[in-house]
Amino acid sequence: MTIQRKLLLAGCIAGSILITGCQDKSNPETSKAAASTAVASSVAATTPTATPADPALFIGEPLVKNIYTADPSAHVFNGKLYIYPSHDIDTGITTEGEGDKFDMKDFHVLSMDTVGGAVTDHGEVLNVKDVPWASRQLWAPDAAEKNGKYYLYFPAKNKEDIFQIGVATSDSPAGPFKAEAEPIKGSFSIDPAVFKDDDGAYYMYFGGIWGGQLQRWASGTYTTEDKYPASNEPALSPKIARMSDDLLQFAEAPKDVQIIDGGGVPLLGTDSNRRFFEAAWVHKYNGKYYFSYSTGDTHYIAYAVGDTPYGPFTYKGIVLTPVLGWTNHHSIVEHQGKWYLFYHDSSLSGGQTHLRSVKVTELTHNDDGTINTIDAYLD
Ligand code: FUB
Repeated sequence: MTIQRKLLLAGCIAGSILITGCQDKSNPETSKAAASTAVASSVAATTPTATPADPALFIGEPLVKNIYTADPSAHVFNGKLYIYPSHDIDTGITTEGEGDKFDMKDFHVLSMDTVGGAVTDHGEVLNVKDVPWASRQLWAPDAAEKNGKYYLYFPAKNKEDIFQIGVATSDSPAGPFKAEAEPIKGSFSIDPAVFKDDDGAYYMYFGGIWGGQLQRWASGTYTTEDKYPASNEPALSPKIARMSDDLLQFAEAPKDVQIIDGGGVPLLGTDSNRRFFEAAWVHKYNGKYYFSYSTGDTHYIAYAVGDTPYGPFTYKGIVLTPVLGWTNHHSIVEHQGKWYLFYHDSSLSGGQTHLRSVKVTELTHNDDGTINTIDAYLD
C-alpha cells in the first residue's frame, strides 16, 4: 500500500465513531474509508466543491467533474457509449437511515464516442417532480433500446415510501425522457438492469437489500418488518422478469435468481463475501451469461456464470475489490472490441459515500472464461 493510501485511511479512522447503521465490520479498510463520509464537509455539494482525494491513489479519473455521478449503466447505442448514472447531490440530510442521504432528484445522461475520449453531459433528462407516482430517491437507473425508441428504467420511492421501478421513454438515447404515469406493475425494490438477449428477448434483473427493501418482500408482499435469512438459510435472491413486447411492463411474475456455489448449493444469507446485496448486471460472453452484483457490506463486485438468462448462476469470483466509499456499483460492456468496467468511487468528494463519481477501466476475460479481478487503487 502506498504512503498516500495509508494517510487517507488514517484520516478516515478519526471519524469512525460517527458511523451508524449498516457499516462493514469485516473489511476494515473500506469501513475506515467510508467513515470519511461522516467527518467530511457538511456543506451542500451539488456542484463538486469538496477537497478530492489524491488522484495518484487511483487507477482512473472521474468521467465528469461538474457533477457527482454514480451507479453507471453503460450501453452502446448507434456505435456510441451512453452512460446512465445516478446524479448524486447533497440535500443536507445527515442521518444514515435507510440510505436517506442518497436523496437524488434527477438523472443526467453521459456519452462518449470512445473510452478515453471527450465525455458529454447531456444535462437533466428526467426529474422526480415529473414522475407522477414517485416521491423521492431516484436511485440507480438503466436503459434499453428497441426499434429506435429508448427506455430509461429507474427505482424511486412511491408516495407510501416503498421502492418501485418506473420507466420513461424517449426518441433519443440522450433524452429527455417522459415518465409513464404508473410504476411497472408488480415491480419492487431497486437497481433495475435490463439485458437484451441475442434472440431479441429483454429481461429485467432487480433488487437490493437493506435500503433497497428486498428484505421486506420475503413473503411476496410488502411488510414494514425487515426479514433477513437465518444463518442456515439461503441468501435473499435478486429477481428476474422477462419484459413485455413494448418494454413497459413485466411479461411474467418476477422469479428468484439463484446464485449457487461450485457444489450446486445456494449461497447462504450469512455468506456476506459472496451473496447478492444490490447492483445486478448481466453481460454475455462466449455464450455464457455473467451475472455480476455488489456484495454490499463487504463492498465487492462479484460475479457468477450461468447457461440461461434465468440462471442458476455459479459463483466464480471478484470483478472489483472495494473502492473508496461504502457502495460499489458497476456495469460491463463491450465497445470497439474491448470489454470495459464502468464503476464509481468517492474520490472526487474526498470519500463522502453519497457523493460519488463514475469511472471506467478495461476488463479482461481469461481463456477459461474467468474475469481478471480489478483493484481501483494503484499500489
Ligand atoms: O445510488 C443509490 C444506491 O447506492 C444504489 O441504488 C445502490 O446500488 C448503491 O450504489
